[in-house]
Amino acid sequence: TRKLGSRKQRTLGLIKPDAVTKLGAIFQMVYDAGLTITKAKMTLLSRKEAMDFYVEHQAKTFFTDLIEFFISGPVVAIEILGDEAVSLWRKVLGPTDSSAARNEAPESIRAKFGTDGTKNAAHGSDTLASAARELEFFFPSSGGHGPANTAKFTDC
Ligand code: RTP
Ligand code: MG
Repeated sequence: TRKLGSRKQRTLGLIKPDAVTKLGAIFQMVYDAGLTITKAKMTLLSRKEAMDFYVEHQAKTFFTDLIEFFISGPVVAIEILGDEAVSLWRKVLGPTDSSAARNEAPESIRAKFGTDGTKNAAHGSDTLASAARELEFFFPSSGGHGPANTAKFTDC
Protein backbone atom coordinates (compact mmCIF):
# COMPACT_ATOMS: atom_id res chain seq x y z
CA THR A 1 0.00 0.00 0.00
CA ARG A 2 1.20 3.47 -0.83
CA LYS A 3 1.43 6.02 1.97
CA LEU A 4 -0.29 9.35 1.40
CA GLY A 5 2.20 12.14 0.75
CA SER A 6 5.15 9.85 0.11
CA ARG A 7 7.51 10.73 -2.74
CA LYS A 8 8.46 7.38 -4.23
CA GLN A 9 11.37 7.45 -6.65
CA ARG A 10 13.16 4.76 -8.62
CA THR A 11 16.93 4.85 -8.97
CA LEU A 12 19.67 2.62 -10.33
CA GLY A 13 22.10 0.91 -7.99
CA LEU A 14 25.11 -0.98 -9.31
CA ILE A 15 27.28 -3.38 -7.39
CA LYS A 16 30.65 -2.95 -9.12
CA PRO A 17 33.01 -5.88 -9.87
CA ASP A 18 35.05 -5.42 -6.67
CA ALA A 19 32.00 -5.89 -4.43
CA VAL A 20 29.97 -8.63 -6.10
CA THR A 21 31.08 -11.09 -3.40
CA LYS A 22 29.51 -8.69 -0.85
CA LEU A 23 26.16 -8.74 -2.63
CA GLY A 24 24.30 -10.20 0.34
CA ALA A 25 25.52 -7.56 2.79
CA ILE A 26 24.83 -4.75 0.31
CA PHE A 27 21.27 -5.94 -0.42
CA GLN A 28 20.69 -6.04 3.35
CA MET A 29 21.89 -2.42 3.64
CA VAL A 30 19.38 -1.36 0.94
CA TYR A 31 16.50 -2.86 2.95
CA ASP A 32 17.87 -1.56 6.27
CA ALA A 33 17.73 1.96 4.80
CA GLY A 34 14.00 1.49 4.20
CA LEU A 35 14.40 1.03 0.45
CA THR A 36 13.10 -1.83 -1.70
CA ILE A 37 14.73 -3.74 -4.56
CA THR A 38 12.30 -4.14 -7.46
CA LYS A 39 14.59 -5.51 -10.21
CA ALA A 40 18.02 -7.17 -10.29
CA LYS A 41 20.33 -8.33 -13.06
CA MET A 42 23.93 -9.62 -13.16
CA THR A 43 25.79 -8.84 -16.37
CA LEU A 44 29.31 -8.53 -17.77
CA LEU A 45 29.48 -5.32 -19.80
CA SER A 46 31.42 -4.93 -23.03
CA ARG A 47 33.91 -2.07 -23.28
CA LYS A 48 31.53 -0.22 -25.59
CA GLU A 49 28.61 -0.59 -23.17
CA ALA A 50 30.76 0.59 -20.25
CA MET A 51 31.95 3.66 -22.18
CA ASP A 52 28.34 4.44 -23.10
CA PHE A 53 27.16 4.10 -19.49
CA TYR A 54 29.86 6.49 -18.19
CA VAL A 55 29.87 8.79 -21.26
CA GLU A 56 29.60 11.88 -19.00
CA HIS A 57 33.16 11.11 -17.82
CA GLN A 58 34.76 10.40 -21.22
CA ALA A 59 37.03 13.47 -21.10
CA LYS A 60 38.21 12.84 -17.51
CA THR A 61 41.76 11.70 -16.73
CA PHE A 62 40.40 8.72 -14.78
CA PHE A 63 38.14 7.50 -17.62
CA THR A 64 40.41 4.67 -18.87
CA ASP A 65 41.03 3.36 -15.35
CA LEU A 66 37.30 3.58 -14.62
CA ILE A 67 36.36 1.57 -17.74
CA GLU A 68 39.05 -1.10 -17.13
CA PHE A 69 37.80 -1.54 -13.57
CA PHE A 70 34.14 -1.51 -14.62
CA ILE A 71 34.58 -4.38 -17.11
CA SER A 72 36.99 -6.42 -14.95
CA GLY A 73 34.11 -8.68 -13.87
CA PRO A 74 30.33 -8.83 -13.70
CA VAL A 75 28.25 -6.06 -12.18
CA VAL A 76 24.85 -6.42 -10.52
CA ALA A 77 22.28 -3.78 -11.48
CA ILE A 78 19.33 -3.16 -9.18
CA GLU A 79 16.28 -0.94 -9.43
CA ILE A 80 15.76 0.67 -6.02
CA LEU A 81 12.37 2.06 -4.99
CA GLY A 82 11.55 4.29 -2.05
CA ASP A 83 10.95 7.73 -0.62
CA GLU A 84 13.64 10.08 -1.95
CA ALA A 85 15.43 6.98 -3.27
CA VAL A 86 17.94 8.92 -5.42
CA SER A 87 19.50 10.91 -2.58
CA LEU A 88 18.94 8.25 0.10
CA TRP A 89 20.79 5.57 -1.91
CA ARG A 90 23.68 8.01 -2.53
CA LYS A 91 23.83 8.57 1.24
CA VAL A 92 23.98 4.81 1.90
CA LEU A 93 26.85 4.62 -0.65
CA GLY A 94 28.92 7.34 1.02
CA PRO A 95 31.55 9.60 -0.60
CA THR A 96 33.03 8.63 -4.00
CA ASP A 97 36.51 7.90 -2.64
CA SER A 98 36.42 4.88 -0.31
CA SER A 99 39.40 6.17 1.69
CA ALA A 100 37.55 9.42 2.38
CA ALA A 101 34.39 7.43 3.09
CA ARG A 102 36.15 5.52 5.89
CA ASN A 103 36.74 8.86 7.65
CA GLU A 104 33.52 10.67 6.77
CA ALA A 105 30.92 7.88 6.70
CA PRO A 106 32.39 4.69 8.22
CA GLU A 107 29.09 2.78 8.06
CA SER A 108 28.64 3.47 4.34
CA ILE A 109 28.93 0.87 1.57
CA ARG A 110 32.02 2.47 0.05
CA ALA A 111 33.74 2.69 3.47
CA LYS A 112 33.05 -0.97 4.19
CA PHE A 113 33.57 -2.59 0.79
CA GLY A 114 35.51 -0.19 -1.45
CA THR A 115 39.26 0.29 -1.84
CA ASP A 116 40.07 3.75 -3.22
CA GLY A 117 38.81 6.52 -5.53
CA THR A 118 38.25 4.16 -8.46
CA LYS A 119 37.44 0.80 -6.87
CA ASN A 120 34.54 1.97 -4.74
CA ALA A 121 32.11 -0.97 -4.58
CA ALA A 122 28.91 0.55 -5.90
CA HIS A 123 27.20 3.23 -7.96
CA GLY A 124 24.08 5.33 -7.62
CA SER A 125 22.34 7.63 -10.09
CA ASP A 126 22.93 11.25 -9.11
CA THR A 127 19.61 12.80 -10.28
CA LEU A 128 16.09 11.66 -11.21
CA ALA A 129 16.97 12.29 -14.88
CA SER A 130 20.11 10.14 -14.76
CA ALA A 131 18.16 7.49 -12.85
CA ALA A 132 15.65 7.30 -15.72
CA ARG A 133 18.45 7.02 -18.29
CA GLU A 134 20.44 4.46 -16.31
CA LEU A 135 17.40 2.29 -15.48
CA GLU A 136 16.54 2.21 -19.18
CA PHE A 137 20.17 1.20 -19.89
CA PHE A 138 20.02 -1.91 -17.68
CA PHE A 139 16.27 -2.63 -17.75
CA PRO A 140 15.01 -1.49 -21.18
CA SER A 141 11.26 -1.06 -21.27
CA SER A 142 11.07 -2.28 -24.87
CA GLY A 143 13.46 -5.23 -24.71
CA GLY A 144 13.71 -7.95 -22.15
CA HIS A 145 12.38 -11.45 -22.06
CA GLY A 146 10.14 -13.48 -19.81
CA PRO A 147 7.39 -12.36 -17.45
CA ALA A 148 9.55 -10.81 -14.70
CA ASN A 149 10.22 -7.63 -16.66
CA THR A 150 6.61 -6.54 -16.26
CA ALA A 151 6.71 -6.55 -12.43
CA LYS A 152 5.39 -3.31 -10.97
CA PHE A 153 6.09 -3.22 -7.25
CA THR A 154 5.08 -0.31 -5.09
CA ASP A 155 6.05 -2.06 -1.88
CA CYS A 156 7.58 -5.28 -0.58
P1 RTP B 1 29.15 6.78 -9.39
O1 RTP B 1 28.78 7.58 -10.60
O2 RTP B 1 29.92 5.50 -9.73
O3 RTP B 1 27.98 6.50 -8.49
O4 RTP B 1 30.17 7.64 -8.49
P2 RTP B 1 30.05 9.17 -8.09
O5 RTP B 1 28.83 9.80 -8.69
O6 RTP B 1 30.20 9.25 -6.61
O7 RTP B 1 31.36 9.74 -8.75
P3 RTP B 1 31.60 10.22 -10.27
O8 RTP B 1 32.26 11.54 -10.19
O9 RTP B 1 30.34 10.10 -11.06
O10 RTP B 1 32.67 9.17 -10.78
C1 RTP B 1 32.27 7.96 -11.40
C2 RTP B 1 33.22 6.87 -10.99
O11 RTP B 1 34.50 7.09 -11.58
C3 RTP B 1 35.51 6.60 -10.70
N1 RTP B 1 36.39 7.72 -10.33
N2 RTP B 1 37.69 7.62 -10.26
N3 RTP B 1 40.41 8.14 -9.70
C4 RTP B 1 39.55 9.12 -9.68
O12 RTP B 1 39.89 10.27 -9.48
C5 RTP B 1 38.14 8.81 -9.89
N4 RTP B 1 37.14 9.67 -9.74
C6 RTP B 1 36.02 8.96 -10.03
C7 RTP B 1 34.82 6.03 -9.49
O13 RTP B 1 34.61 4.63 -9.71
C8 RTP B 1 33.51 6.78 -9.50
O14 RTP B 1 32.51 6.08 -8.79
MG1 MG C 1 28.35 9.61 -10.75
